[in-house]
Amino acid sequence: DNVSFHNVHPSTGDGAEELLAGLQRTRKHISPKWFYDERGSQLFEAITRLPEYYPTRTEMAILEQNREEISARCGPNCVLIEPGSGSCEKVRLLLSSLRPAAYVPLDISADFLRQTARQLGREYPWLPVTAICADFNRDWSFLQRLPGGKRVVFYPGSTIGNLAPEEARNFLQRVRKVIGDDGGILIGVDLHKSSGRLNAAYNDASGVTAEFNLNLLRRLNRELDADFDPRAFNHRAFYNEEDQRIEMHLVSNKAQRVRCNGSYIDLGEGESIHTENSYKYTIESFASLAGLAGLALRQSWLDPERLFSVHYLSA
Ligand code: AVJ
Repeated sequence: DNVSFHNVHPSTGDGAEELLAGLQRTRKHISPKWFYDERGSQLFEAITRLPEYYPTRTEMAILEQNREEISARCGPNCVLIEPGSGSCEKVRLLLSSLRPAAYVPLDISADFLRQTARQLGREYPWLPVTAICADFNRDWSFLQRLPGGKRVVFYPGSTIGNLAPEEARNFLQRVRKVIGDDGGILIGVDLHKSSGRLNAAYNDASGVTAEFNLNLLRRLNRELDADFDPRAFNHRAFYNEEDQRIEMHLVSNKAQRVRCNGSYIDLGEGESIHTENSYKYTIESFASLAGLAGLALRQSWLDPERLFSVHYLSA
């Protein structure tokens, strides 16, 4: 078999303290990584197919149309590492032209990862797949045990947008260490654009994004013995022009007390739990952020409408 699976993901219990602390702050927040239980991952897949949600299809078109150039940048026989690999849908666009020596998908959702890695291994029998269930915002030490060769981190989907600029710089610094002097990173970054277009992408008419946001509460009910009533919260998403980020919130529609992990959380009517930031960049703002992490922009690919960007960076 060409597929192996490794679990270095801490159990949910480990993150419970941190989550509760976030809910007990004056400005309540939950890390967006909590979105991705099995149902959350499925809902995210549904988001990527929404007419309003342009990032996924735009990025896939960019990857598909430029796969020869992109593959030339990454070089053959690289070890391709994808943090947050999800459905592994995007990497499929590159594998035949890129011909990596190995593919290393990392994801926080163990069952989903197991399924997708196995499926990918069947479709590409020549490709060694080393799937690792991990919270890549924590510990990267397991990457030391990977096969040798030029390392390329594949980080599509504007996942970096979840990180505040300071955290994004730290992330890129860690990538810089993992790839060494000869490696690279192929990264998808959503671009700053009209608020109308952005607001629509996070407030879809069919309510899938709202469901994705509210699913977080269902997960806490199940995994942290909480008693959130999803009907007592409303989805709210808007573009914060000043900080160049989409913000997602769950807004309490009444004063309420909720049990969670053995503690109580009090919410006032209209009080919000901040569940996600999705930062948008210009080519220039992204290049300067990457520069702070010792990475230089080597080549960028954009769609004709300049909605989304894919970049190759190296030391
Ligand atoms: C997976 C973080 C890139 O920010 O667009 C989509 C997540 N949230 N709709 C994004 C998301 C609501 C997505 N990222």
